[in-house]
Amino acid sequence: MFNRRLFFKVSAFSATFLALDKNKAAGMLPFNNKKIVKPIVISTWDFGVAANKAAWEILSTGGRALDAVEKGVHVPEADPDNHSVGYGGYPDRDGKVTLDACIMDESGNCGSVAGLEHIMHPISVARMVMEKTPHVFLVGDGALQFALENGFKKENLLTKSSEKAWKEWLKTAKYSPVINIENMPGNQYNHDTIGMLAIDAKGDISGACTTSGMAYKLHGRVGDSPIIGAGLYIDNEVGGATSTGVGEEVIRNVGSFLVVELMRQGYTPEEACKEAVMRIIKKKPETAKQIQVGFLAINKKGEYGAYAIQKGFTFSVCNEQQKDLLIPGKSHFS
Ligand code: SD4
Repeated sequence: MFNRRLFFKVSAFSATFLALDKNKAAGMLPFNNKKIVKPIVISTWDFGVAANKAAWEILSTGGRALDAVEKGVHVPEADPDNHSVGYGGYPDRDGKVTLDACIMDESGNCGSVAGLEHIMHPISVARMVMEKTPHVFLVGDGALQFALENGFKKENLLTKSSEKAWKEWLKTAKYSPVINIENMPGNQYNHDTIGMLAIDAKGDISGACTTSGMAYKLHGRVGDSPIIGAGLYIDNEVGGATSTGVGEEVIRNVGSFLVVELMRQGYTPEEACKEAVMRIIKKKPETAKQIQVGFLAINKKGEYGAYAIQKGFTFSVCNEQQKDLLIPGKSHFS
């Protein structure tokens, strides 16, 4: 039997829903792919400034965003004074430097490596996984074997200073990630994961993320950084996102994918990063007080933004106007 009250209730609900959906739909319209955007590269933390400059050499001469992000993150990967990325990275609790990295291009191609030892540039191995194999992700010994078979050199990545720090740590062997250790006074070179996002002159977006992960982690532990959707995600119609901080919380929330999907719905990059941070906080409010997670995002128009749980997260921006912009990210806790 026709129920008039129910009909009105349902109609009112549908009208509201449609209105919401319309707003959403407006945001979901793909950005204008034909518009040529000026090249731009952004990356996590202060050390992103130097990495961005290397990426800019490619972007400013009409190069591809994918080449730019690979070249850009080579800078911290090769820096022995950077204790959280590549060469000179702090080891795991067994004294092994194990690297995680991933890369993603404008066509949704992607490649990852995790737990990779002895190779200075894991990002380039990740790119080779993407371009030379039918796979996305290689780990541990298999990743090393693949790298060596493809011409990468086997090197000792444990520097004297990282070994010394590890031996000091062994005295107490207490595992507790320190909030914003990347930017602590006196630790200016103790930076963290680099996540880099670039748009080239054609308007195509690519991203890269590379790290030695949490210092003194369990051997075999993999964080968010090499996981597509967690540490990095690119959708060329919408934008890209990357993350830094305690990877376990990012993985739980598939953070970077979430940020990109929120931008697809019309959120600005900063709003999307904030919402992803709030999900982490909502799920584990007590844990969230003790840890840092930061997201960085860019949309197809070249607008960018970031948000972190804790104060202290910074990000670097490089474009035609300014090559070395360093911006403090907003945060939930001040
Ligand atoms: C990880 N997200 O392995 C990386 C490392 C990091 O602050 O960014 N630590 O979880």
